[in-house]
Amino acid sequence: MPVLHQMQVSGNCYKVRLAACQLGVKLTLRDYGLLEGATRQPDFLAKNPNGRVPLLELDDGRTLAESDAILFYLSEGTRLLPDERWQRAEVLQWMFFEQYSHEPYIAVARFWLAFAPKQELEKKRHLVPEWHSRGNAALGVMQTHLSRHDWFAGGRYSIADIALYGYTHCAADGGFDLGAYPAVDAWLRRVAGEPGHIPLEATW
Ligand SMILES: N[C@@H](CCC(=O)N[C@@H](CS)C(=O)NCC(=O)O)C(=O)O
Repeated sequence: MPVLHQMQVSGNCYKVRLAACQLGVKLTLRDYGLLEGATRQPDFLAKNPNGRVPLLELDDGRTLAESDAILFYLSEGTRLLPDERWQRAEVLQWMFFEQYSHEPYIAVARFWLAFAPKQELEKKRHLVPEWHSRGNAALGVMQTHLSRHDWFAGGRYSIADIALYGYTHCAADGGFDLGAYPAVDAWLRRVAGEPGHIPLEATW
């Protein structure tokens, strides 16, 4: 069975668990602590030189890093990834948006404000306003799109929604007020209502 190297509280790892659960893909979970630098040890670096989870390890030893690449791999040929050319490109558009304009601010604010040791946070405190400003800009882009569409790509629920759900649904942990984004809030409820949905805390 493929192994998902992961951290339970990570939104990036949650994306993969959520998609796997909804697709009925069985994975063995191998957990790493958030703060101990476990993914920076030689054993793990041999699997992913970038020292980060999630990492999918197949039975034949191949490894795949980057949450959205793993989502793409798991969902090929399933209802979570359209097969039409334009719609697939829309999926990628939103996943690249998530990685460049959303996750670096919303996930990072959540990590430092909700999980990092307080003395470490103090060294980063001056960055918080920029994380909030850029994260709110990303939420504004989502709000604009979701004011006119139910889903991000292809007119239906897909891995683009899963990629953006990962850190949007827990953005309050990083000091973001989702009440300012009613269309995003409504979309969060639609995503949570999809068949097979699991919360971030769920183990399996
Ligand atoms: N772009 C990557 C980001 C992965 C990432 O930042 N992983 C964090 C957990 S969310 C991690 O492994 N942190 C441990 C470390 O950097 O040492 C993805 O989407 O998978």
